[in-house]
Amino acid sequence: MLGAMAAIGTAGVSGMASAATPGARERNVPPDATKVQGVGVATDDGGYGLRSQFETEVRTRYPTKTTESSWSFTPLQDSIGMITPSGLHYERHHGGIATIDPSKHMLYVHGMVKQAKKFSMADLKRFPALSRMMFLECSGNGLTEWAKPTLKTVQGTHGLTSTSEWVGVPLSTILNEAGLKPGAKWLLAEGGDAAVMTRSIPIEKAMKDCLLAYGQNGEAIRPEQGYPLRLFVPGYEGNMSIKWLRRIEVSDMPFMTREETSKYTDLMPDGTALQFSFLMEAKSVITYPSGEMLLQKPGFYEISGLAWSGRGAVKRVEVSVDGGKSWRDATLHGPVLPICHTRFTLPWEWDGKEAILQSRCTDETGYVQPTIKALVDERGLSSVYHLNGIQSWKVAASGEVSNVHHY
Ligand SMILES: Nc1nc2c(c(=O)[nH]1)N[C@H]1C(S)=C(S)[C@@H](COP(=O)(O)O)O[C@H]1N2
Ligand SMILES: [Mo]
Repeated sequence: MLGAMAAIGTAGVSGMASAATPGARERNVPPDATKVQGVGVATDDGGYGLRSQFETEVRTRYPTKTTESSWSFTPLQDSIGMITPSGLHYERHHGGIATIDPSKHMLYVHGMVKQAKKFSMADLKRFPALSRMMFLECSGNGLTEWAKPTLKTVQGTHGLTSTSEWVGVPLSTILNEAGLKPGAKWLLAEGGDAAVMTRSIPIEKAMKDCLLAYGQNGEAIRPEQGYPLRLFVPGYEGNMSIKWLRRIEVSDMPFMTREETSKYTDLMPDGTALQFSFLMEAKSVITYPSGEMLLQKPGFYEISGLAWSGRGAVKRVEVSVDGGKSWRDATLHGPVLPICHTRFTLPWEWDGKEAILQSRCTDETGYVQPTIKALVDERGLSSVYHLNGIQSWKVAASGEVSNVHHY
């Protein structure tokens, strides 16, 4: 083996190609290592690393009226595996990104508690910590897609969800420290940003699995994600996971803040509105191939995508390449974790004819992801949040992939 390599090395790469018969075997020999071009010697190791200069995907910002209120979408079309790099985690800010010195930051816990308390970041880090990989999703994810296909890429249609490893103290630990008074049913979580974001959280959920998170993917939470402290409410609409968390007030009633009255409620066809629609229901999307991509030629492709559910683990993902006429079970790539993005794949032989690609998620509770039409039939077109319908990508005979509605 070594001898053969050395022989090829002395013959030289260009010499080889012309002298030998140009069979597949010769064409696939690696180039002479000593003659490979473009291998620079980087000596700037150490410090805080960056990804390769050849990797260029970034979050994109959706146009908004003010600079303080913004949406920035995760480039899901380029995602690999289940984790979102922290630098590509989607962002939703109502009052810009707060700058908070962790050495001065305090979390106040008061209201219907036996003893009002305040905790510094150092205090919080002394409590036993918990780590969980979980997705977060803005209930506005897909907002533009109710009536007709609007945004062209999966980054636009589904990019307001990301998965990180979150580390922090269970909220129940801190509530037990302060001691809940009898009759305590809700709490208010308040952010330290210019928007002073506030949401009411039911006490049962707070005691069940909410996290006071300070860690994300092996380091401190990024400023965009709420540095130094955020509330994480697993499986519920992203809005409730208050960033830059500074205050928790316990009460016997919900607080009826702006974010649960004027915003984040779902107007129904009969003029009433659903309030406290917390749960992010099962959803999935094919990330490859997806909108704006081009399949160069017919042949083998591995369809790949992400599925998730706020109710628990993904149980099954089915994929259709004929617009929902027939479905095949995709392979789920483990670990399949509750309330976490799950990667799925399915091998596909494209015959070069027009095809409609769809994916459908079933979670461990048996809930099946509906069609967009079923959601519109039930909720009308006035509700903007919680669109978890089946996404369709059309592959044209030319190989061009585009966003379509298809039932
Ligand atoms: N303090 C504060 N918390 C907040 C927000 C905010 O603007 N301010 N936005 C909320 C919304 S609408 C969502 S979807 C998530 C987004 O979290 P991310 O920016 O870390 O993705 O944070 C929520 N928590
Ligand atoms: Mo959101």
